[in-house]
Amino acid sequence: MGYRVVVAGATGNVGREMLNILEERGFPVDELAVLASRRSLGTEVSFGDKTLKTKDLDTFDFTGWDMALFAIGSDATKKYAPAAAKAGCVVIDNSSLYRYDPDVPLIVPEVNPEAIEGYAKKNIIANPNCSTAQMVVALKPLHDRATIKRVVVSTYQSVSGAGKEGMDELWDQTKAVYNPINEVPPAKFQKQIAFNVIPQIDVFMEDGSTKEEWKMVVETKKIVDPKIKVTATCVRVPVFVGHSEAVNVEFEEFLDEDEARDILRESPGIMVIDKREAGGYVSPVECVGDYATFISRIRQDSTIENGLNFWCVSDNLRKGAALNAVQIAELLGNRVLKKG
Ligand code: 11C
Repeated sequence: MGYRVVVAGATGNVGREMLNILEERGFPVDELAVLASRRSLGTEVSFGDKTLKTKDLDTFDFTGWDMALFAIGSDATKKYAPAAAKAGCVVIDNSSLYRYDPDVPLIVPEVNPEAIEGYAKKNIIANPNCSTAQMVVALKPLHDRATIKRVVVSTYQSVSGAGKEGMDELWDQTKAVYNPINEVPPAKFQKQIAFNVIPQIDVFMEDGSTKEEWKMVVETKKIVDPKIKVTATCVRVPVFVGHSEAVNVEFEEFLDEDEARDILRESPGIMVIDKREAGGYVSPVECVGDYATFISRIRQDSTIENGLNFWCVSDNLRKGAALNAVQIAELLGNRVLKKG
């Protein structure tokens, strides 16, 4: 026996990846409903060799459905998640709406699977921001060994983090550079993204950081350890898929780079590619379609007492969103609902 599963936002970048990953991982689905807003109603999506027609999120009755993977953004989540949860369907939400709610677990299954026990307070589980998810997969095993005091992270985030419109803007602006008659002014992004980098993701906070940077701080504390200090600079780069991060970590205890490499090699969800030669590391185009968080460039930071640097790359639509949501669904199934 399997589960009755809903995917809400099934026509978007993340929703489509959720369907791909449910199928790829053989998630025990008895029945699947794919939902979309009225605007995309009737759009067909693929699930394995089947083609499914989207139904209206606005009129859907969640009663009798086991779990719903939401990829519809905060505003729509606010409108639809409470009713779904009240109807007994556990919502696994990819938006930021519930992430900071103390009654909602925020889960990266490789890091804090035990947090699943708290799901029943609201029948809602939150999926973290993409840039946080890949970083905490790498931080957790290092923290367990040498206790992290502080993290300094700079991100290089792909345009797919801003949805299909972000990808279209990069594509159209890139073409326009060679054909200036068709100039494409910035719309989704604050400045030209083609052949450029933009040190702003999301809105500015009062202290001069951006909301994306704030999310990395707050989410890392909630998922790994509230004592860890994090400072982040988040940058949009002209890459379609795959977020990269340069991470600097300061530990309580000394951690040798070789031991760190061994620890990361043995840790779930991580693939270490670290050859210390030209091209012996992973770049974002190489991680697309993969499940792993790739770690390269592991090296001591000798400018502080117990410091380590590494480079971290992952598919933001997968580990950063859809894969993590499906892993949460698996955790919910295996530890709580126990039907599969
Ligand atoms: C980006 N990280 O790359 C964002 C997208 O809180 O789920 C995901 C935003 C979020 O633009």
